Amino acid sequence: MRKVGIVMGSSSDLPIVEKAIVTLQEFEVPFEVHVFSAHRTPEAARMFAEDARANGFGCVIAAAGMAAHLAGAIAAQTTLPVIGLPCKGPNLDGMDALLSTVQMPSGIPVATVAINGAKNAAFLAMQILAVEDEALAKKLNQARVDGAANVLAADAELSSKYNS
Ligand code: RP5
Repeated sequence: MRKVGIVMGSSSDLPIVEKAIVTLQEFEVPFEVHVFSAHRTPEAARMFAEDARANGFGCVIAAAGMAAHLAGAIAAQTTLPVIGLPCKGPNLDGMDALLSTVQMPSGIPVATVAINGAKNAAFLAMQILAVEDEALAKKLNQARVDGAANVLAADAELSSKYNS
């Protein structure tokens, strides 16, 4: 199976990114984690992106906050799917990162998830890999079945508590 690349603009993003890491671990999907900054280490980010396909990656999750250019900078150097994960920073409630990540020029897309949406970034990455991986597709389908069962159980519990 191809790997998911998880890159973040700073190690200070890790508390947010960790939910993506844990989700991929739960599904036993291989990944690599790196810190690359579009602004502080642009050359390292460029080299990673340029070689990502040859190095066995199937898609990349790129997390950054504030002037969040990492996902776009990675997308500029690879045709692998890039998932942008805007991280909430100290100001502007993460809207700065969301808009910096999502507003890409045509031809260089970044599939942007919600502010701090690390779990969905992992699910989207797995859905991309599952296009060519039937076993992973089955696991993802089972997770949806389990999720539905949880909602039905919650409904039954609240119904018995509040509804006459
Ligand atoms: C962004 O600036 C990083 O992704 C991080 O969210 C934010 C702050 O980085 P540090 O100053 O904590 O390294 O590039």
